[in-house]
Amino acid sequence: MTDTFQRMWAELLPVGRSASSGGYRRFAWNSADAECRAWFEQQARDRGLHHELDHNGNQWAWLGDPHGEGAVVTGSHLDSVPDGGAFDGPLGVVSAFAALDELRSRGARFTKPLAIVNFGDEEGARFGVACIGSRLTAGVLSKEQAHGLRDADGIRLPDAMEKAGYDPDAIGADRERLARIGAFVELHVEQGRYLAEGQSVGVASAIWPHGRWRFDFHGEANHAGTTRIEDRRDPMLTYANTVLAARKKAKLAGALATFGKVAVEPNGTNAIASLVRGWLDSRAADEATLDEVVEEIRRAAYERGERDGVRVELTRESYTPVVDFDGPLRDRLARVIGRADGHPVPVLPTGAGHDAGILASAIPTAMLFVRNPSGVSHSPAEHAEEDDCLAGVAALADVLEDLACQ
Ligand code: HGY
Ligand code: MN
Ligand code: MN
Ligand code: MN
Repeated sequence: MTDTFQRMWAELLPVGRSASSGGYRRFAWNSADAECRAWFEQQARDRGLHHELDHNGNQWAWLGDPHGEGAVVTGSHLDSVPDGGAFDGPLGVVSAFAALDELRSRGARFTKPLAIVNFGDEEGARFGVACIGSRLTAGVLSKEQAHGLRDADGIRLPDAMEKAGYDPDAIGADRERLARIGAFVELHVEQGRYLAEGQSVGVASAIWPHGRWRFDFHGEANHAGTTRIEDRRDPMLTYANTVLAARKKAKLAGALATFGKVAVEPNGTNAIASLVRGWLDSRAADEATLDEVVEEIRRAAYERGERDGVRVELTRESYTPVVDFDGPLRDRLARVIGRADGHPVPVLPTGAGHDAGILASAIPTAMLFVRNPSGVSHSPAEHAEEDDCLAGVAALADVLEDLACQ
């Protein structure tokens, strides 16, 4: 197990890695994404698995009949956030192939079809909506909505897909595929420190509700050197106060609010901006708190805009309701993993969104987390120790054996 894990990891590690930051730039349909996809297909072929590309741009590596009932599916994503870490996504895909290798070395007899999946565009780094591949498959993102998405250079999602050789008119819900799936288990590096003090592997209890909102602050372009302060309608001022308000409101409510992305027009040092666009990522343990925090941030932005003579517009770009993994599949995972190493498996929530969170509305779904000592993620500093990764592979192999083998 160790050597196949190490080999795959060494192959994937350099793909799409920035020499300057050490972070990854694997964005939907770019060259690094294509390289990752080619790597995935090679892993499938090396193992005699049937490689399938579905009409939403997700990759599937099948052992057994792809049209068989009750398939057991595992995997994650290979794309990254800008300058993201090496583990977020790839750990779930590499571990899936390594777990299959482990089961084959045990002589496991599969009684159900098994698939390893790479979901396309999970991070939404390029087109702004997360989990596009799994959302399209689950039917929670329509073809029309997807066709309306553009990247920062104005390139439309369908044009990017077409350029990469995919048919953008074929995208859409894939309910027959989902109806044939008996269980989906996603292994993922933990993006937090719940496991840091304890064990290598935990089981997900829930995914916090979360969403993305775009604030447009419309001001008035003018000369930075000749416009009196009292004559300005500076959207940067309203934006800055909204960022401060977001931090304050979230802290008070025990929620999370982040303005991590901003666009300024005309973006000149000696020009007062005409427009500032700020993207808010907000999350909370429950939907009522999340809705309340976002409403308070909206109100603070509008009130400040009144003072500054800046018109504020708010657009909700995506929203994922709370995902509760409670149920027989999670209990089964906890039993199988707990049995293997003799003590109860930690069960933990996460504020990070996942393809598993999207699919949970359609099929039995569960998640395994692997310890991340610092908890840091969406950063080149993201890390997991090899021992913990291998413990994750062993746990995943035990779970797949329990679900898909005699
Ligand atoms: O944003 C998230 O939570 C996930 O990493 N896509
Ligand atoms: Mn991520
Ligand atoms: Mn991820
Ligand atoms: Mn994910």
